[in-house]
Amino acid sequence: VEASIPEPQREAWKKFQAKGFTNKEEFEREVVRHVETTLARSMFNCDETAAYAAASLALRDRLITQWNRTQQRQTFADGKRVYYLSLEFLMGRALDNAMLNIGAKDIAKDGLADLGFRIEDIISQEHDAALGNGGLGRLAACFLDSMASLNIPAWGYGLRYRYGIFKQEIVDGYQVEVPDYWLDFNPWEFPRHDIVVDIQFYGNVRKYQNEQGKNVITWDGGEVVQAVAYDVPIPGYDTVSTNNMRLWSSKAASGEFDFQKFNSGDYESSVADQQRAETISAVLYPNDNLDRGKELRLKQQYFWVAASLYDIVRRFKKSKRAWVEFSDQVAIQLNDTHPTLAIVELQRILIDLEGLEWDEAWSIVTKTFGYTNHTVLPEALEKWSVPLFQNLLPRHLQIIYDINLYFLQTVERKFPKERELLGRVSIIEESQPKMIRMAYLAIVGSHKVNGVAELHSDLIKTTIFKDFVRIFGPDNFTNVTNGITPRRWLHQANPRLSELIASKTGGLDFLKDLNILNELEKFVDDKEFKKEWAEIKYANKVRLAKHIKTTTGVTVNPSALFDIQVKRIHEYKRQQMNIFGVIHRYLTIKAMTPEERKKLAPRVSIFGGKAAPGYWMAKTIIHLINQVGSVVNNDKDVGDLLKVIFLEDYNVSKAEIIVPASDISEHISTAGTEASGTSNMKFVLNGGLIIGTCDGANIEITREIGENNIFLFGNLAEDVEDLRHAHTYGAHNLDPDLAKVFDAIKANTFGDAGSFGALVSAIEDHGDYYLVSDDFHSYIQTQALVDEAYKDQDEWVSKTILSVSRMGFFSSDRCINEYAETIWNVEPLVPEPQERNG
Ligand code: GPV
Repeated sequence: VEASIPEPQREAWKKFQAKGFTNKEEFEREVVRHVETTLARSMFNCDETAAYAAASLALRDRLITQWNRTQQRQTFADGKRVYYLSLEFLMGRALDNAMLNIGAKDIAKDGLADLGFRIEDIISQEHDAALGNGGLGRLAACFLDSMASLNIPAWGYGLRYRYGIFKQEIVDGYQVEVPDYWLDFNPWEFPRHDIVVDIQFYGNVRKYQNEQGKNVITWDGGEVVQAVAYDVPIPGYDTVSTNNMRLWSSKAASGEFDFQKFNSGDYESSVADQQRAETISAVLYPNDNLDRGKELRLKQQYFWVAASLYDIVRRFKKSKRAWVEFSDQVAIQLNDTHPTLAIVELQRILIDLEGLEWDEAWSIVTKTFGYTNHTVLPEALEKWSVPLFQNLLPRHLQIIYDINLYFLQTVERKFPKERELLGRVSIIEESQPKMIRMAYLAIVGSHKVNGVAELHSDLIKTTIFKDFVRIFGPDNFTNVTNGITPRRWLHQANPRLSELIASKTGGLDFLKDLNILNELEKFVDDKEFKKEWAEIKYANKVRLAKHIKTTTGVTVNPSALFDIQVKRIHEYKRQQMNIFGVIHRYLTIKAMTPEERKKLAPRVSIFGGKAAPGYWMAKTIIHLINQVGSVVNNDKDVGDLLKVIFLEDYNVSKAEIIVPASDISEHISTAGTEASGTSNMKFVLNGGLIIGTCDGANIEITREIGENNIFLFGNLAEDVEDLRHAHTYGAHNLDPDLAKVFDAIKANTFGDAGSFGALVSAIEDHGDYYLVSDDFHSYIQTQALVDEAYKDQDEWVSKTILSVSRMGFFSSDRCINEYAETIWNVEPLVPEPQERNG
């Protein structure tokens, strides 16, 4: 239906166009109006929650205007758009970011003060939008910020989970999961009840000839669920461009809540139907770097992908272009293999619904998609059982078989003598049951495959995907090293440091061009500057110390070296090695004389991160950290020399407090296992040094900042395989320092040794897959170098300034520009000058 207002009446619309606020008084007026009318409260009944709500609503009015105009401008320009498909968007809080990006923070700050509130208190009322597990989801959030800031027409597509990642509580040293119901009040989303897509599951496929004698394939029967769109505006920094993130929510199709059943008394089954539909978008799967092959997860994937593609194709069809132009208008990026079904769904739409020939359709499909791989860990590579898949998506299975058939035929033509090659690269694994290898399907259906850091991109080309490099040629495989948004991870998280940098580099331009940080290099020996720099770090440590005090009750000394490891708990990330190192330090302190102790640098070892609820070993690591903490923190011999802290419920908003407060952070994965890591970038950008292995982006960070400014240790990726083969531990050839740590654990120093048996025997008896013993000596020695270096504060501060000045490369703006140029072939759409602000 054509719903636009006729020309003669448009004058009236323009006259009353929503404007939002442009100054402090107008902002206050809008806040009061929202308190009184939207929230139906008054100044006698306005707490910080209400003030947060009203301030957000006022802000959002401004945002919506920009957002509508951006969408109109993009539609009118009729150029190429990027669609970033991600099952996770770990957004964190929106208010502070919205104020910053639209340039209204000062107004809001003063306005809120006039109304009786401190802006920090209001910002902290907001519940994190935690629709992700860890790095992969946070990367998607940084990418949205950068795409909007760079004026790239782009939409994020995801799922509107009712429950995000669980909240973590620590009870008696154990992780307890609490559901994260976050949608009670969310001013940042706009339900689009008019944008509803029917999504089909199960059912049957029929093949017949129509009257023209053409083969027609239909897929019908089965279950239908509705996808309802919820839109979230994504403002760019210092631009009016405001992109869209569309999240789909599932609900029963009309008629699914069956009133006939209901009225005839069978309301239980009618309610059950409705609940089954709503279950699809109910909860985020809490696994990081792990695939569990659950049917509901596959349902989530298809539900989200089918709704998104329907939307994208509908938008394309409005332009009345020929299908061959599809990939000139549309670039779809697959964030890992989770959305790989989009490849199959687009092929299905083109051949079954639009009547294109297979080859023509397939050529459009492969030009449209790009696939980003985020791991080489075998347990994380997605596979779907053929019987399960067949039942849920029968037509899609046929198409996958056809894709595989054509693919294998070309392989056979190209490498006629290599019979085993076909089995190795087949999209279908001939196991019992047969499995669909999603990464292979993603490669075959995309024009570019990329890894997320140089080492990782090299590894995928030489290990898990090496056959495909031979088949498709090396040009299909590329690297785009990850990045982080400096808006959230420098300016918002560390306002004082940002202010200092601005005062020396001529304003906030570095937030748009992070290479400007280079200009700091000339201050590495500037006494006054270094003093301010060090004071800011200290203040950030005081802020974290307060958080530690209120959340754990433990007092820590802000002058001590803060050593931080915050990330998902995983054996490959080796938090166990960190805590074993802490135990080693504790034993060393205990064996020292009081004189020797005086020479030691005091240290606070800080951990944080969630364990997947079903990952027992990760939960054991959390338990050990807490047990070590309760012993060490109460030992009078130790005092301030060592404190061990586990921070509950690590998330984006807590990271904004934690990251600026590190002296050292740990990025100590077994070489070759961490694809990139992104918190390593955040910590260095905030003036912390890092201790790490030669893994992921650590390698490129070293190249940028210089090897004198990083503490690298441990075996190299190229040696890992041989080392694993050589493992025959047991008491005799275990690293001797690690052996002492195990002895202490076994002597019940940290409570019942039985609780930690599995952690110890994974190393002693089960092959030490993650090379903890091999790297332990090097780790301990390097930690000693950290202690030494920290004693020379002057030199330390210079190292941190130099490092920050060289971090420009790790902006997600650089990263998005690389995607835009080398994978998406998309141009920015810069707003006209008169459109900017106001
Ligand atoms: I696969 N990553 C993640 O957070 N969850 C996952 O399920 C998978 C990958 C991470 C990698 O582990 C990090 O090394 C990487 O920095 C991040 O994805 C973003 O690329």
